[in-house]
Amino acid sequence: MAMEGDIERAVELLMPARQVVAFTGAGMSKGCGVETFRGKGGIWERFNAEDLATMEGFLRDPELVWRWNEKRRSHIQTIEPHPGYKAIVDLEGGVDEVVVVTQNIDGLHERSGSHRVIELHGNVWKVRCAAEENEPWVDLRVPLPEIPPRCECGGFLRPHVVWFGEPLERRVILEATAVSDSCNAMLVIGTSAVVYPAAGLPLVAKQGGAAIIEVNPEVTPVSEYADVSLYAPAEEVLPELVDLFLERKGIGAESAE
Ligand code: BJW
Repeated sequence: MAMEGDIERAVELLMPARQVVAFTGAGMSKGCGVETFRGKGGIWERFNAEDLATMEGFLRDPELVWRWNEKRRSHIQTIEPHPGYKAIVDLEGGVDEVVVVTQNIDGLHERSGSHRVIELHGNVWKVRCAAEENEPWVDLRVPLPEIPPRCECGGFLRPHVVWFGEPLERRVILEATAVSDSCNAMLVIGTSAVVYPAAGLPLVAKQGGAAIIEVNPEVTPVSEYADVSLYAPAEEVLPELVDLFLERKGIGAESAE
């Protein structure tokens, strides 16, 4: 559990910040019932990453990959973002800009109302053709009419997510690196920080002079250089942190809406 003194320290670090990055991972959505990938009960305990998260796995068995993604889509559709999501939106009322840089593909930050969201690993609500180089588009149908879904060209559609061995979109990683470099504070929330290049962003922020505030019940590689680590679930500690920050700024959480 996060100690009161650590929350105080995190608020102190946030007070002078003008630009804040909230860098999030699967643990951010754990409190909504979305599974994490690693750790106890994580997706990779039951499924093989090579089968579900590589192009080779998709080409071997597109139906398996799509059945898993359909299950995720139908689950995510039914859940509501937890209060930690609203806290990140409320934070916008106390600083010049909050940029959410997320590894998550569930779209929950946008749904919560965050204004600037950079999705590093894509979005499960978007699809694109696996055979042609075309732009992704939104497809909210659950269930999809056929599994695996097909493109007009006859090829298979794939989820617009980044699998292992695939490059992140150049524009996306450049933008995420730029905001990490220029921010005054970065909240590193619910990520094991082992998947690169995303995991390098907190280090970019640190080297750029930003204060690093980690939110995670477990120790991660970021804990080593974070200015403060709040060892607690995001859904519990983020509302407390942001409420105290806005109070110190003389802004009620309500008026920040
Ligand atoms: C809570 C909580 C609560 C629990 N509150 N917290 C350098 C070194 C070594 C390897 C590499 C390297 N550079 C690149 C690589 C290879 C690879 C990689 O990083 N591998 C490592 C695993 C070793 N990277 C790639 O392949 C990337 N591509 C690439 O590098 O391309 C290069 C290239 C260039 C040019 C041409 C071609 C290629 C792509 C990475 C894509 C990652 N994709 C995935 C899944 C997609 C599948 C899908 O969803 O459909 O993205 S992997 C998976 O991990 C997912 C996540 O976004 C990502 C990160 O996981 P995250 O978010 O950190 O979650 P967890 O589960 O790991 O952690 C959860 C945390 O929450 C834990 O810490 C908990 O304690 C905590 N928590 N409850 C707060 N309530």
